[in-house]
Amino acid sequence: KNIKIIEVPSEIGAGTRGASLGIEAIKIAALDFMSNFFIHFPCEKIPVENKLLYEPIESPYAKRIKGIVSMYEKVSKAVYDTIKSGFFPVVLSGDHSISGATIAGLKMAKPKSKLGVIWIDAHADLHTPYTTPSGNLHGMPLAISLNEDNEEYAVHELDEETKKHWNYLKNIGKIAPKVLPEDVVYISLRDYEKEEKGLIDKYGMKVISTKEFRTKGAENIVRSLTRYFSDCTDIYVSFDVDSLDSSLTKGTGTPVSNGLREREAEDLISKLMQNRKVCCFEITEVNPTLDKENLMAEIAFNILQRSVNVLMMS
Ligand code: DIR
Ligand code: MN
Ligand code: MN
Ligand code: MN
Repeated sequence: KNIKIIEVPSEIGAGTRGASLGIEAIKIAALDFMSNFFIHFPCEKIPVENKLLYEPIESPYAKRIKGIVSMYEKVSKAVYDTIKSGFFPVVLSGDHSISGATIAGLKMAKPKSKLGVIWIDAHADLHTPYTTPSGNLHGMPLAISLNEDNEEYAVHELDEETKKHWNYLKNIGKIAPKVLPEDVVYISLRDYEKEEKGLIDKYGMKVISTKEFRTKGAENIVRSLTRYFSDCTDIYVSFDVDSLDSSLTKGTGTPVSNGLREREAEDLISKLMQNRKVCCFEITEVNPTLDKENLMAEIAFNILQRSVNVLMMS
């Protein structure tokens, strides 16, 4: 495969400052390992709206959603163009809100595809502006892709402006939903709110816990995922680094215990990359301002490098 790297140093969807520096930190990790990985691939850097961080919040239940809308337009177009020109997009993003735009781009490029999503994350990212405890869009990208409001659990009343932007995000590319709940698989999910659990239970979404992963092993898990996604035409793999255990993840905004070990994530993801249906890979939420010795970015780089090596051979 021909790889193209799409960099999206946006952090307006996160609650903690610094994730926009994650991509540069991963590049520094590469240099510290004396790797020239980053000069091998064409790379596109998307202009972002981080200047909004200096402005007052207009919509408390969907913070900086105006900036998210403009980011979604640019990122979805870049992913669309990348696929259309025959490249495999590897997305390096600041915060996880960006994944909704990546999914939009994939779906716009292949509107007839049945897209499977492997969400490696401590979190479910299934909140909506109606249910969010934080107002941060990085907790909402899967709800956007599923075209979900979760009205059943609604606790917030939205103003018209926020509603308009939220509906636009869900419908971007004029395809909604872009993914079906049965086509999402969570790995290492362990920190979610009842509103998210409500959706997971209502739709019977598949969750593979850290414990199940560890018991069965990467090989067996990947084999069962291949079977699970047999009716999907394409698979997107989204790797939120907070899926790793909190002993490794000082350098991310929301560390959670009982996560994956470095080697487990690396084995899992590099094996997933052998699946021909995998059409895009994203790494997100590295925040070097919280870290010590750039460890999070080094781990992210190791996983990136091994995964891309596998992709280049297939
Ligand atoms: C939390 C944090 N569930 C929220 N989400 C994160 O703000 O809605 N997702 N960190 O990966
Ligand atoms: Mn996430
Ligand atoms: Mn997370
Ligand atoms: Mn199915």
